[in-house]
Amino acid sequence: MNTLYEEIQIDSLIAPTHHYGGLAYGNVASMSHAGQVSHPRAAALQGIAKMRAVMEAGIVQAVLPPLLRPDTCFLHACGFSECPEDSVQQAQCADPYLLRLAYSSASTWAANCATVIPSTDSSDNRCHIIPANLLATPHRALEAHPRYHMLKRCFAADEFFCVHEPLPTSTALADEGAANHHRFVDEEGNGVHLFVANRSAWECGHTAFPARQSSAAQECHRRLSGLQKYVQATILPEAVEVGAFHNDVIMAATDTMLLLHQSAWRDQSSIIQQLLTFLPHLKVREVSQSELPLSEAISSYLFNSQFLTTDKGVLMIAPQQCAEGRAKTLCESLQSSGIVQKIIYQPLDESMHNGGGPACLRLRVSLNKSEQAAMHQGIILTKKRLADVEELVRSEYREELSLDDLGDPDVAKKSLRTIAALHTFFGLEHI
Ligand code: SUG
Repeated sequence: MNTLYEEIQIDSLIAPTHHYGGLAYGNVASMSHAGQVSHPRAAALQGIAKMRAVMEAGIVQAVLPPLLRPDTCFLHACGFSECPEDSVQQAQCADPYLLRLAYSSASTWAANCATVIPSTDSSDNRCHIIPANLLATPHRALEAHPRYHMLKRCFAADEFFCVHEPLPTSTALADEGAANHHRFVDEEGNGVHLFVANRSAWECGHTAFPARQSSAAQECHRRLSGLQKYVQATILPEAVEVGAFHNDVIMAATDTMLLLHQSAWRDQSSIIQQLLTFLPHLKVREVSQSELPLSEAISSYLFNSQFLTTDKGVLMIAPQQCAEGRAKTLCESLQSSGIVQKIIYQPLDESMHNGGGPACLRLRVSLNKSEQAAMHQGIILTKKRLADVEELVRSEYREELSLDDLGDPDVAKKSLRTIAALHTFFGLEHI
């Protein structure tokens, strides 16, 4: 058994520009909270509290700073002034939708930032990181290149890491990163990868809501990393229709356990059989429609809980929304059947109102000790560093942010200054 690999959690700090722009069509929470006043300070503090819970469970936690927002290069390329303060005012008058895109803080959902193939599973024994192009939504497509540069800085040592450019800008290759990818581990410690798409390269799905992940993009991930052991699945269109815009809102897993809704995938039983062929000891728990209807799976976000393997067993960090009704009964059944050892119900309302639960907020990266030592140490959290970040959030983040505020030059200036200070804090200046 290869015990030398450890899965670290990389969250992205929730940004001072966190707002409810209603930008993600097909993401029910984002659509229903559009236009409401957000609370950036509370949002970031909720994310920090989750990171602290992960660290207290003895897990290595790292954090990426937010991307620079508002995206003034984007606004300038749209024909607005080069001066950030002027450009936000101009965009507010001319096209407030473009302004909301420029202010998007969606990069906070780190599960979407990349697909990671650990060195033990790749053909050249390097850890492959493929940043997602996020082409399916106009606000998230703006994240791909700055995130690529940030990941390249964090994983710069070529002998250990290969950070690819995001896949080419073609909707045939629309890619949403690790939200649609999971790595199981077999008895020998080798990875068996599950990729879940909801469209092919040429067919955009037949759903009212957009199908965001192309299977062709996932074939590219496999070619780029030389990955051999994998299973490919497809989300059922019915699930997309009720708001399953990513696989990680209808399925969760650990190295050796799979929890999924009964109506998650096409040919679900045959996909499970394929997984069991590679992983005879995989524990599979299918959740029936009567236990938790799909619509409640989406509103509670139970499947977006963060499952962490600790020395004491599996820790489930569930959204607070799971602490009542059928979701709570299901959580308790996971605990009484021994699948989960401990449950923490974590309040993450601000992120949840944009469709981001505990698992959306983190990217999992399996690294051996040498790789961990070779990555950029400035993003790895200690208690002290997390307390310092918390202090900065308390002093610099606004309590409230409305869509009207986005056109205020002072808001733009302050957001850019605070995010630049965070980049400096984490040793990632000038990205
Ligand atoms: O891409 N929300 C994100 C939520 C991402 C969830 N991630 C995972 N499931 N892994 C999205 O839909 C909302 C932004 C807004 O409406 O302003 C948003 O982008």
